[in-house]
Amino acid sequence: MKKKPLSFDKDLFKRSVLYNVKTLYRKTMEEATPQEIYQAAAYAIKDAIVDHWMTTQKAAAEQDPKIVYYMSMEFLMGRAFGNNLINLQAYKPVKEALDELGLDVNLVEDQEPDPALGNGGLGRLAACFLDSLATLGYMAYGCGIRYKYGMFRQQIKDGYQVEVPDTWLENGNPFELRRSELAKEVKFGGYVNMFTDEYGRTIFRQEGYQVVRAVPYDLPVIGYGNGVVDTLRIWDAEPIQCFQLDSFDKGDYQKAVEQENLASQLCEVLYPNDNHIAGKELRLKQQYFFISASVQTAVQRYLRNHDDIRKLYEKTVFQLNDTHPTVAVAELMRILMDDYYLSWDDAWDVTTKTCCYTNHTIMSEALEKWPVDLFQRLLPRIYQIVDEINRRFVDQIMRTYSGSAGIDVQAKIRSMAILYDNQVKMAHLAIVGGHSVNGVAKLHTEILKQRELKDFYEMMPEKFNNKTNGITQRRFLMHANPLLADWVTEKIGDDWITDLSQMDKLKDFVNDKKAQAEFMDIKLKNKQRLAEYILEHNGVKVDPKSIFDVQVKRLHEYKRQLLNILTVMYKYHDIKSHPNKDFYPKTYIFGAKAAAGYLTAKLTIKLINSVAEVINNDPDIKGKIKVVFIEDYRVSNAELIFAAADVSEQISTASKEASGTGNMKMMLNGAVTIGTMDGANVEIVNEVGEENAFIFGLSSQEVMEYEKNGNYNPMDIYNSDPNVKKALDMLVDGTFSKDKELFRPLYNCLLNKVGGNRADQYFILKDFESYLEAQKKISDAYADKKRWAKMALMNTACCGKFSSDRTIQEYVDEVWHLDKLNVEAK
Ligand code: B1N
Repeated sequence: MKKKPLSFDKDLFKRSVLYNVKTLYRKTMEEATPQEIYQAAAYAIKDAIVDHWMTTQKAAAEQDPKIVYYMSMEFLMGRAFGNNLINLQAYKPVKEALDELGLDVNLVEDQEPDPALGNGGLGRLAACFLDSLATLGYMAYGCGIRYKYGMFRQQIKDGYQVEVPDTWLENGNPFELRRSELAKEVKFGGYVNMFTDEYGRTIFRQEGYQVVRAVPYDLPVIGYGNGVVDTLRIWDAEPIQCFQLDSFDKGDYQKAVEQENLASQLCEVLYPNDNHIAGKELRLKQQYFFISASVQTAVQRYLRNHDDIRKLYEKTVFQLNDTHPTVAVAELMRILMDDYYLSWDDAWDVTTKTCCYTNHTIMSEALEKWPVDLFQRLLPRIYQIVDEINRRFVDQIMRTYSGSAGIDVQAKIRSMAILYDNQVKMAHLAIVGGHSVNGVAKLHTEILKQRELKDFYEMMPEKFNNKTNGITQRRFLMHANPLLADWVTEKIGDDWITDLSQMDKLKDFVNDKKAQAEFMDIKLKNKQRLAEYILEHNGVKVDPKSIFDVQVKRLHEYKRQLLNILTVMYKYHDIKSHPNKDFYPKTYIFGAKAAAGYLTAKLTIKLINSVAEVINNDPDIKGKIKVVFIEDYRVSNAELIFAAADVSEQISTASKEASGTGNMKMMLNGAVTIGTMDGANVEIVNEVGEENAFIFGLSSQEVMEYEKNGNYNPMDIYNSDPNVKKALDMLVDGTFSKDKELFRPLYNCLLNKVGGNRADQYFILKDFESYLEAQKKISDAYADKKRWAKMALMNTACCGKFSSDRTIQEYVDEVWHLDKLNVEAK
């Protein structure tokens, strides 16, 4: 039976907007600024949300479902306004209501800052997961940090990236609720005092510490059409009130000031590194801050209606989004033992049954390790607990392997201990302290099991499982591409909104000429929309009829934006030297932020912009190639870009990209992948068929062989392949920069060992020719309109597996075992 859509009172909404403009700003609609109108409309929508939010909380109180706490340093939510309307099934009535008030819904949406409390895929995945949890009707909390400044805004000046603070809270956030009544205290530093209390119990008490007040802000996460509203709870730090005078009197003025400083620094800014850990003290403070507050809250919530803390895990699960929240293992142990007097063994039983860990990368620079002295100084009690966890685990390794023939027990300890070489290894703590370890795509999980975490897998195979990532079709099709969303609904009904496997039914249309034409016409319209954006933001005119070839993602050497731009440079040369050669017009679209201190990445951005400048202004090219670098790539413009992509560039060095999720967003929108057999690309090709993707390059096996044997020599390729030589020489021959030395560092990285790295450590030269070949095949395929339409349509039709609804259902069935909430949708 078809579910009734949620009700939405359009007239009430209109009255509410007028009323809000008046009471918030003392203005009429005519006087209000666009930002004020956005705020007024957002508050009107929040009204509608709050009713559902209360109903959900009430249902949870009655039904007592198991709750998942998704703990993450990052939630890259993107704008809430439009997405909330979609999930409330109120987009169309609100659009009409705004129309009637003389307002354009898109312009109102554009007033919202794009909340960017995340770097890239890992943070966006957390956001997609919350959307799916609410839509599937599970009780969930996202637990994170309310950074005052999120991911920096990127400006391009003279081709260089310039970082500008992201002041997303400047005008307040109409959707959030400050919950000061739920504030918690979090303690740092000091020392641990051990004594025996009157009952003969050993008590560990942290003393001489600094304390900050953690204040939660709740954001609603709305399920699609089911009346469920989950919560993203992000914590802000505030100084403890009334402390100063008191401590001043005690001559502890210095400490009072330090405490205030700590509170004011803690949540200032998100570390802007993706797949890289800077190892800063403040980052560890951030981690413990939000974890301590979240774990305290989860335990208290459980005890509201249960009395046996030993069964916490029956109603509570913590999913640790990478190792960043891993102190949760030790913090839960601390609370269970120190506050609730559980024995070590009982506390350990509860903790391991409550915690689960997701690994998101095998990049060694992203493996989180903390110096013991820092860890101990900052978290003295937590360190004691980690030390004891480690002692017992090392014992277990010895018991397991001593006496086994041919096994080097010391080597096992070296590779698995939590404390080793004066470091705290967070991944090891997460694996030992939980009952589930998962990778984010099949290939990635296999690499973890066979290589990175091999010893752990051999010792505890039952913990390991795969959960291939997914994305929410509500944001990335319904909201991002309304034309295609409506078309799909017209063809197969709207069940795909909550069951993406329905897309399979589109296969009936892949050979249908009319459907093909409609599909490609929608793509063209989306390309026109993006072309307008590009004209407005870059001042470059691009041809919507050209192939839109898109690489948008964080800038990282392993993602190989450099490989892409080198082939563009090569083709530029090719066209210039063969002006009459047939070449299908192509627009290369890049978007990428580089971590602020990552010089090679920043220089690559400059290179892309320099190449764009030369090519776009060279009359000899006759517009056959255009290169565009989209400034400040973020969730809001990503939605425009995905909808307009013909070709999806997923060209990481095989084995390096754990999963990727942009690949799925573009597939959903009918882009064809050109990629390596890496991450989730492998599964994409498996779904869509090899004939509907363009695969090239070394396999992960081959890459790992070269890495092991150290027998890759890019100089041989440079010397023997004239195409490669030409492309590389153009880096240093002045074609793209008056200063011939400007791009020399990139050239050097490709040909020489630099700073301990192998020459061309990401195998760009090795994959160059097969990449060129794959591109040639793309141009040929695109020139055949029918063939391309079929391929593009097949990609949309085969994307069913890649919904985050599927991923979340797998977590629920295999790891979390949550109960569905029963909420009456009104
Ligand atoms: O997580 C995504 C994957 O789809 C990507 O392949 C993967 O690269 C990404 C430290 C990270 N892994 N590790 C990070 C982010 C911030 C940070 O401080 C590491 N991001 C990924 C979702 O699974």
